[in-house]
Amino acid sequence: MSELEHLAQLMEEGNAATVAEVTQQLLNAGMAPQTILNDGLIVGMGVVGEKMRTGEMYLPEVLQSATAMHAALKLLKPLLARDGVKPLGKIVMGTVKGDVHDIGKNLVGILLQGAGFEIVDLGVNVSPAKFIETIEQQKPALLALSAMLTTTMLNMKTTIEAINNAGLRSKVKIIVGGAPVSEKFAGEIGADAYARDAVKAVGKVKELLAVAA
Ligand code: B1M
Repeated sequence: MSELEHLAQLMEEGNAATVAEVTQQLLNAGMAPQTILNDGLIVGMGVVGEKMRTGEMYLPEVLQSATAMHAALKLLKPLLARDGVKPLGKIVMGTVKGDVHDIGKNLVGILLQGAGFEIVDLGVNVSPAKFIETIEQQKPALLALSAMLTTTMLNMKTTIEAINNAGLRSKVKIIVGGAPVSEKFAGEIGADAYARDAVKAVGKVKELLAVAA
């Protein structure tokens, strides 16, 4: 079994301390953070998702895997994100109302920060009113909405409608993403862009804000 297969298996077992320890060992051995993320941690989380779907894993175990992912991301974050550079633009982000999934959103935030954007992360279960209040206060160039449930993706629509009704839609670009979201859905709800993953999100945001790639 390769080191990355081992890390993916540890993600399934959900022992945060061990996942963090092995992540650190791989970093010390010179492995690229993107490789550890994509070929170890995310692969492991994919298996967890499949086992959750088939009923082989239950919520408390999935939560342990999520905690392990957070522990590893904490180690990777400083390597994926750069601090101290002049920001390219301000981005407000959050997981929409009713949804507590934050790992994907956090990754999008880390990579956007790494690309030079300033991130205001509102966390999870964010109501349309909270997004509106923050847009008014922070005046971001872009709003990034995440949803992981087929039920909560509908709250992206509600959020965009509320922003429209508040007269703020023309002031902010909007990108949406998350496992159940599609390009078609993004168009239907009036978002400016959709991205399938965090790397693509950075490209799309740069396009929307006309920042050189
Ligand atoms: Co949940 N969950 N979960 N869960 N969970 C899913 C999403 C599910 C697909 C699992 C399954 O059944 N196979 C399923 C959704 C089914 C559906 O709606 N179609 C599901 C369910 C049903 C639920 C509950 C309803 C279970 C229950 O209570 N019975 C419940 C809902 C809670 C709620 O939100 N109200 C629930 C709860 C949980 C936990 C709390 C236990 C935990 C979340 C912990 C946390 O996030 N802090 C959890 C987890 C961990 C998962 C899975 C296993 C993993 C999600 C994850 O972190 N993936 C997930 C199964 C799966 O996705 N395979 C599942 C890793 C992450 C890197 O990927 O989040 O997809 P992802 O992010 C990607 C892209 O989607 C994209 O880029 C990211 C990285 O490249 N992306 C964006 C995300 N946001 C973006 C925004 C963008 C652009 C791209 O622009 C703004």
